[in-house]
Amino acid sequence: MSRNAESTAFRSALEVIRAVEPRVADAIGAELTDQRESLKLIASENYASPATLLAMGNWFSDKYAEGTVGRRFYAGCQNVDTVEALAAEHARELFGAAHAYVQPHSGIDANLVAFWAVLADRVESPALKKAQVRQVNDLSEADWFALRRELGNQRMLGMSLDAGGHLTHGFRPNISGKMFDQRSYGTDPATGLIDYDRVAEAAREFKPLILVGGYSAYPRKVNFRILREIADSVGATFMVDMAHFAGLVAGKVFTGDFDPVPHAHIVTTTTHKSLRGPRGGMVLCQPELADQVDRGCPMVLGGPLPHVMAAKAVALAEARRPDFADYAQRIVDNAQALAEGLLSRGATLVTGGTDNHLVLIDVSGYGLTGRQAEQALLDSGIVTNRNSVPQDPNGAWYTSGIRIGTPALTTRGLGTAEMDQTAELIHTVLTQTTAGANADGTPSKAKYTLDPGLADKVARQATDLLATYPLYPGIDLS
Ligand code: DSN
Repeated sequence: MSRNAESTAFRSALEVIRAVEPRVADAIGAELTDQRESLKLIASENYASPATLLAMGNWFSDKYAEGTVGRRFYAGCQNVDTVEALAAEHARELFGAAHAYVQPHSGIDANLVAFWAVLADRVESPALKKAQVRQVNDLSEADWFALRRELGNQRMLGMSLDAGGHLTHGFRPNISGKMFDQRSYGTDPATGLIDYDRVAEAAREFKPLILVGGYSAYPRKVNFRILREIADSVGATFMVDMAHFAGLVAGKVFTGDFDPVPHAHIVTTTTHKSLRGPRGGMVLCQPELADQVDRGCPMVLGGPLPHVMAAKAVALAEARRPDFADYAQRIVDNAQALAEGLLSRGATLVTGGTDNHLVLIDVSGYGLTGRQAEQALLDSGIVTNRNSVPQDPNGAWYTSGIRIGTPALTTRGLGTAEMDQTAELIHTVLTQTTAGANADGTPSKAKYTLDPGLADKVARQATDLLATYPLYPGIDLS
């Protein structure tokens, strides 16, 4: 692949866009500049390849294709069939899954597809059976009432948001916390680690229909074999949301007990985090759930996005190459180097370190809230996001944590030496930031003071650190 081809492709695309709405072309160009110049440490973000990005910008976007491969509600879907089948094949091969459904538009969509598939598979409901065999018109009002009653109060046990779980795992403000009778498991207050005995106890007491494993801010491996045993012991379906660490599973860093695919009945993921694909979701499942999963559209999804499925096929093909395993291992090496760099400078980390792609700093040790720390770091060219820590006294808005992750910088090529330098920059900013006060003198959870000269100096150091590792070196828009 010549670098010239990438530059030509993106330059030409911008020229075409500029002729219609120059401000959009400018914003796209500005986004590339911003991403090139900032130290991106958001654990859920990455940089998709030029091939993945280009696969999304075309006429596949214009096609409706509700249904599944070879069985569509629209005519003329032969090319969509090709890319959807390819994406599913790559996903099955990459993860060793029996079945893959690549239509979900996002992680929450993938989770809704999975929840529905489990409900439809597990809940004994004569009314639902009728509805499933397309006798919907034969259902009486009493049938519909029974169906809502039977499906609407099922139990889900997932990891709590402040322990690192995701909002779709039963958090009350999310639909998952409203459609299920929900309970959550946390982490051991002393270690920050999942206490599997406590999870087993909660499962025995609560008897969930679905036990959910997976996280968005837990910096450790999870033993999915043990969670499956717990699910089996109470007759629960075991679902894993691997959105954050799918790249580490694909790259065979997480194997055996730590690979969810052989242990879970159903696995969901996004495709754009450590997996480094386009924005989107995906469901992998065991054969008995495949039919229900394939009803995701029209059950909870609109028409699939064929341009995104094309990009999923490209990204999954990339993840099947041998160098992806090397990339996945470097993500973890970098996260551990970042954790060590922060610890050696006196930071407090939830669980004391990491064995995945993310590190959770408890910034209360610096006298700051997550909101203050996030903004001070942003002023200094370091892009992170605030996140709750377990039993967080500051709640989900202000928080006491900063979540940082290494998938993006690892894609850029930064290694463990640069992670130590990154730790130094983060530590410098956090030690030099002071919490502010409200007009009435009470402590503010948002205001802070940081010398702008110091912020600029750190931002320049961040840019210098990145200069050796250009982002999209093959793309020159000038
Ligand atoms: N928003 C994603 C994250 O940052 O973890 C998960 O949905």
